Amino acid sequence: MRNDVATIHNPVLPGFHPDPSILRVGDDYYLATSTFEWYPGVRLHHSKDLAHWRPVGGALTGQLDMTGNPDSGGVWAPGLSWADGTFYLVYTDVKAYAGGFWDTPNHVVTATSIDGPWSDPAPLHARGFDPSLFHDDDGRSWLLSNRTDWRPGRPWAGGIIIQEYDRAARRLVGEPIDLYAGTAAGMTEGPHLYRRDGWYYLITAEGGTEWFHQVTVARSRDLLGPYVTDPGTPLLTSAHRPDLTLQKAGHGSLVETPAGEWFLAHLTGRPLSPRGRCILGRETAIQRVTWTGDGWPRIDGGVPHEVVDGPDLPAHPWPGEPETDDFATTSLGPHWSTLRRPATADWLTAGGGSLRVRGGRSPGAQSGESLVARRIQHTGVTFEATVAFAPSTYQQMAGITAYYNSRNWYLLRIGWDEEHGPAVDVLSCERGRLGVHGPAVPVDGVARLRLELDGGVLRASYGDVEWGPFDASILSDEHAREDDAGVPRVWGFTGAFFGLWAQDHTGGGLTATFTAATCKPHP
Ligand code: 6LW
Repeated sequence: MRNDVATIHNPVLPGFHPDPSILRVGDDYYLATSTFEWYPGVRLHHSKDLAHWRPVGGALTGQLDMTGNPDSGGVWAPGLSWADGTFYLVYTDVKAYAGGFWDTPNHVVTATSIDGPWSDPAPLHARGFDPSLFHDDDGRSWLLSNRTDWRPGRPWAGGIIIQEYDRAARRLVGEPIDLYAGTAAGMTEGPHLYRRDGWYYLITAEGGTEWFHQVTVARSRDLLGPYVTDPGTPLLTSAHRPDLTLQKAGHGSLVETPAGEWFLAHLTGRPLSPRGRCILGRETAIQRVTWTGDGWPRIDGGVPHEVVDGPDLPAHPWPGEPETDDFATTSLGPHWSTLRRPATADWLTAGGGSLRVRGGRSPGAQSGESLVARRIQHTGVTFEATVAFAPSTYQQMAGITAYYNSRNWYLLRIGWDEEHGPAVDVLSCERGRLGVHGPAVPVDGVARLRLELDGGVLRASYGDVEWGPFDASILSDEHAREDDAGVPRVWGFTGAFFGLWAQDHTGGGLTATFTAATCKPHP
C-alpha cells in the first residue's frame, strides 16, 4: 500500500448504486448509476481522486414519466460520455420486463455542465437496454446496447448491437449491427467501448447480475469488429469466491487518469452472510487495472478487492453529509429520492424547518405514492424523524418506513382505529401481504419515531415502546425477486431505503409534516 496516494475503500458508493458508468473530463471524474423507479432519474457523483465521491444529485426530473412503471422498472443502467464540451447521458426507461416482452425505450439527454440543466430527451431505439455512447476519434458517435429477444425458446439476451448516432440531428442513423455475441457465460449486456493503442475494447457484463456476474473484455482493430474475446476472460468476477465480502462483481466501465493509470468501476453486492441476502442493494466499487504485454487488461487475481491503491493523485475528500436534515431550504438534499414522481409542490414542500407531504396512494398503485426516501448505506444504522399528523380514519396514515419495493416494507406510523383514535403502530408488507403489529399507542398528533437496523434485524420504537424484532432481510434484492415458473415477475434491482411516507385513501390528501430526519450509522 502506498501512502502518497488516496486509498480506495470499496464500495466507494455504498448502498443502492448499481451499473456504474465512469468518465473523466480533465481532472474531474464522474460516475452515473441506475435509479429505477426513483426520482431524480440517474444519480451522478463527482470525484477528484477516485477514492472520495460527492453526490452531484440526479439528472432527470421533468424528462421522465414513470407513472405505472413496475417495481425495478424505470431507469436502468445509464451511459455517461462527453464530446466537444457536452455531456451525453443515455438511459433506458423500462416500462415492462415480465411476460416475455421487454419494453425498453432508450433516450439521450445532454448538458454542458454536469450540474445541468439537462436537455429534453431525444428518443433512441427500444431494441434492448444498457445503452452507452461511444465517440470515435473521427467525430462519429455510436450507440451500443444489448438486444432483447422475446421469442419463446430463445435466450432473451441476443448479444450486443451498435448503431450510428448523429449528434447534430439527435437521432440514430442507418441500421443496428450485431457487434458481439458474448461468451458461454451468457446474458451479455452492459456494453462500454474504449480505444487504446489502436484497439477498440468492448467491455460487457455477463452471467446475470447476481452471484455469477462477470466483466468480459473483447477487442478488435475495427470499430465494427470482429471482436475477439480476451483469452484470459473474465477480467473480474466473484463467481467462484463466496468467501469474499464483495460479491456479484460485474458490469464494469473503464477510466484512464491523465498519467495513464487505469481503473474499472463495477457493480458489487455485500450479502448479510455468504451468498445470503443483500439489503444494501447493488453497490459501486473501483479496481486498479494493469495491462499485459499483448494488451489485455488485468485486475489482481481477477477478483474484487476491498482496499485498492488509488491513482497517483493527492487525496481529495469532501465534507460529509449532515446526519440530520432540518429541511431549512426549499430544495431537497441530493441524498433524498422520491418514488415514481418528481418532488413537485403539488404533493411535497420543504423549507422553514419541515417537510410537508400530502397523503398519496397505496404502494400498489404504482403511481401517486407520497414517499421521500434515502438509501440505506450501512447494515447498522438508526433512522428517526418527528411526524405531525392528525388522521380521523383508518384510511389515513403517515410515518417512517424501511422500504424495498411496493411489496416489501415496514411502516412505523401514526394511524387511526376505532378503539384508540390516532395511534402509533407498525404496518408491514411481505410479498404483498399486509400485517398490523401492536401495541397501538395513542398519540396526540405528534410523534418522534425510530427505526433501528442491525444486520438482518429491524426494530421500531416510539418513546419507551418497542415493536419487533422484524426480519429486515425481506428488504433485499433476493427476497424482492418473485418468479412465475422460473420467469421473474418482479425483479429486485434496487436496495433498501429509509423514508418519510404519507398515505390517504380517502382522496382528501391529508398532509403530514416531518421534521428533523436523522440517519445515523452505528459506531
Ligand atoms: C441492468 C442490466 C442488468 O441494466 O440489470 O441483469 C439491469 N442485468 O445490466 C438493472 O441493473
